[in-house]
Parts: sequence; structure tokens; C-alpha cells
Amino acid sequence: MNANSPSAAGPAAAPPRVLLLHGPNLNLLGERDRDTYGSTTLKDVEERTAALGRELGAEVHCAQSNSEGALIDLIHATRGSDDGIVFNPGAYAHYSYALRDALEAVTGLGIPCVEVHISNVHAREAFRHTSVTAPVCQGMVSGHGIFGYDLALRSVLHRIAEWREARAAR
Ligand code: CA2
Repeated sequence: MNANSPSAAGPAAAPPRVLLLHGPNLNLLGERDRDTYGSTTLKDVEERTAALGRELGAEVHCAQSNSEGALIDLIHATRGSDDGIVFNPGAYAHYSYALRDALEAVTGLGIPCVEVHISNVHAREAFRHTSVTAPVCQGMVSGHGIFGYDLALRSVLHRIAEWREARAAR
């Protein structure tokens, strides 16, 4: 069932709106370190994820910041404006309790978030094996390259549709 179908969420259900958010250094994607992160640029990732969103009947808008505070503000701003988040927190995933708290605040309001890592963090240095943000997310995708964003978007849209259906049935 499509997330926008009338039986899923009522005739006037708006297309799901998803924030694709990237953290520190990911603006450099495709420019350096291609062995680890591939040659696709951030702009390419944003465009192909937005295109998949359109195919699936969703609106994807994109943001990136190298600053923890700006990322927290962007996460807070999803309240009242977005239905879900696909988030690559970069290295902040491994130690930012402030980002974790921000995510918990919005996921607790029914805005699901799926965490993405392009590389397989479990196959890398020990400090990357921990994510302090993933436990407050719906789930985490790691090691699938940029295809991981497709998986994450599909999963977040599936969760949004489930929650809309549950609300409509109440
Ligand atoms: O695998 C991922 O997507 C990461 O989130 C990428 C982060 C890393 O700290 C995480 O452990 C895993 C690093 C992003 C740095 O991106 C660059 C891209 C090109 C050149 C240099 C850095």
C-alpha cells in the first residue's frame, strides 16, 4: 500500500516529508578518500535520494552541517515540518550525546529516523564500532555504500505509513 493512498491515511494525507541530513566532513564526499566512501558526491547522493523519494510519493529535502549545534537545530526544526529523517551523523555518531538527545526528542514525538553510514563501521577502527545515536533511531544501515540511503529512505517511509495507518484506525 502506498503511504499516500486514501485507505492508508485518509483522503487528504500530505506526501510524507523526509529530511536527508548529513554531518561533518560529508560535504567532501567524492572528493577524497574514494577507497572508503566511493566517488559519488554529496550533491549526487542528495539528488538520487530525492528522486527515489519522488518515485515513492515523498518529498525529500536536504541539509548538511559540520557543526554539532547546527545539526541539533536542524533536527529540532523537523518538529511540525517533517515526518521522518535519514541521517548520516558522520563521526558524531560515535560520541555525541547532544545529538542523541536531540534525536530522542523528535523520535519520541513520532518522527522516525534511520541512521546511515556509507562504510561498514564495524569493519573499521574500534572507536567507530559504537554509535551512541543509533539506539534512539529506528535502525542503522552501514556498509552498503550509497545504496544504504535507498534502504534507509524506504524503511523510514514504511514506518511513516504504518504510523499513519495506526493513527487513522484510532
Ligand atoms: O561511513 C560513513 O558514512 C561515516 O559516517 C563517515 C564518517 C566517519 O567518521 C564515520 O565513522 C562513518 C566520515 C565522513 C568523512 O567523509 C569524508 C569524505 C571524503 C573525504 C574525507 C572525508
